[in-house]
Amino acid sequence: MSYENITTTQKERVHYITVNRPKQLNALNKATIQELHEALKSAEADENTRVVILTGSGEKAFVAGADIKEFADFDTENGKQLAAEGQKKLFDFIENLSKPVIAAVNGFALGGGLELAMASHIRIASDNAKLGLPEVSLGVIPGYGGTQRLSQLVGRGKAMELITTAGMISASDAQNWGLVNHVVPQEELMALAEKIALKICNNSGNAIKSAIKAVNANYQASVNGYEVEVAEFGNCFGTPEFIEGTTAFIEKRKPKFK
Ligand code: CO8
Repeated sequence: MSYENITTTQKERVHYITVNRPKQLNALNKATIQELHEALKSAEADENTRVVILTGSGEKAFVAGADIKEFADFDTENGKQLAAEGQKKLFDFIENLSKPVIAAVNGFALGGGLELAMASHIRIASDNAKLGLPEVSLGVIPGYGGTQRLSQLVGRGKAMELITTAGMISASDAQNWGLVNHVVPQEELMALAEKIALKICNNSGNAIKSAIKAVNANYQASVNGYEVEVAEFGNCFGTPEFIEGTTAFIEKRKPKFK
């Protein structure tokens, strides 16, 4: 499929998605959200894909937020619809994808950009990255899950400070806060993302899918995460990947998962 606002490539079992609107610092307009949705849906369906790496084009920005010019004249109903649709098509969609998504944060991750990184399963950043939720400086609040996911990742106190000050933090502060897992020089960012992706590829895709579901269950109010864990644990037994994984251990060899 051809896209206007993103690029995609496949290298072995890793699928790369790059937001490609460098003139707008990769800001997310509706069309980009739709294309990201399509690309992620294809990656989910593609048997060859085991992990997705998501990044932004250029050296300045991962994603500098939702496209402010697109929503500047929206009213309440338009605003609600934009947020609800975006959450469903992209942010919740990523969080619930059965394959891990690694956000390689290569510069500004602001507003919807930080929300995109936070919806991803793993976040790493280049040392020039700046992260923040500046929405209150525009007269709105984070609308793509930021008020919820930032609190989950860094705790309520730090989330309140970052959101109410509309400030930006450095990559190293983000690492200290637990918002990103690793920080490296920009030229090493993709190599690190690939290293993590390849480690993931060595493991059972079926078990990873169950693990994502169980971890996410902790953050769903109406769901008992321990019950989901028990159910998903049980579902792994007897699967071809379970048989391969346990047999390989007993035979003292590395497992070969399809
Ligand atoms: N939307 C649209 N265009 C943008 C955005 C954006 N978020 N960010 C940057 N751009 C554009 C600029 O307008 C500029 O375009 P032009 O050259 O045509 O004027 C170009 O990108 C380059 O930007 P700057 O000249 O501003 O570059 P600087 O290096 O001076 O500054 C910054 C870089 C600090 C990143 C600055 O661009 C900035 O502050 N950007 C906005 C950041 C922001 O506020 N993000 C949050 C947006 S709101 C949001 O994400 C809400 C999410 C929830 C929405 C829910 C649905 C409503």
